[in-house]
Amino acid sequence: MRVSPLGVVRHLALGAVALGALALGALSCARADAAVAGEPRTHEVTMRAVSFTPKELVVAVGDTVQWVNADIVRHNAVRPGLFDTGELRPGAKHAWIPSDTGEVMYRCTIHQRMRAKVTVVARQPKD
Ligand SMILES: [Cu+2]
Repeated sequence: MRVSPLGVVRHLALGAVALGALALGALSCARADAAVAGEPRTHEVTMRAVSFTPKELVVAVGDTVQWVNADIVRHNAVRPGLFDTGELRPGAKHAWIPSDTGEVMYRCTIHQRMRAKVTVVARQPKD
């Protein structure tokens, strides 16, 4: 069986993609294992122009994640089993305080393309 040069190139490209994914996986694991020191704080996620900003956020257990609808249409932020902001009218807010570490992908169920992630890391115990 002959392997065409194009096939080799495609194979190499797939290998590079797989390596990239591995590197990304290692990075995100390192972040999820990290710990944050200090007092709990509030992180704001803005809903505007049918997207979440920031799209990726790192918080510590016990911090507050607060979604604020700064758009002209209704949105929500939902991760089944963890939180559901309900439909937020323009100007409305909703807070969630994570109690476990992990990577939490969530979305707006009204707009399929509105997706974002919160990575919850441990809080360093006080000395
Ligand atoms: Cu939405």
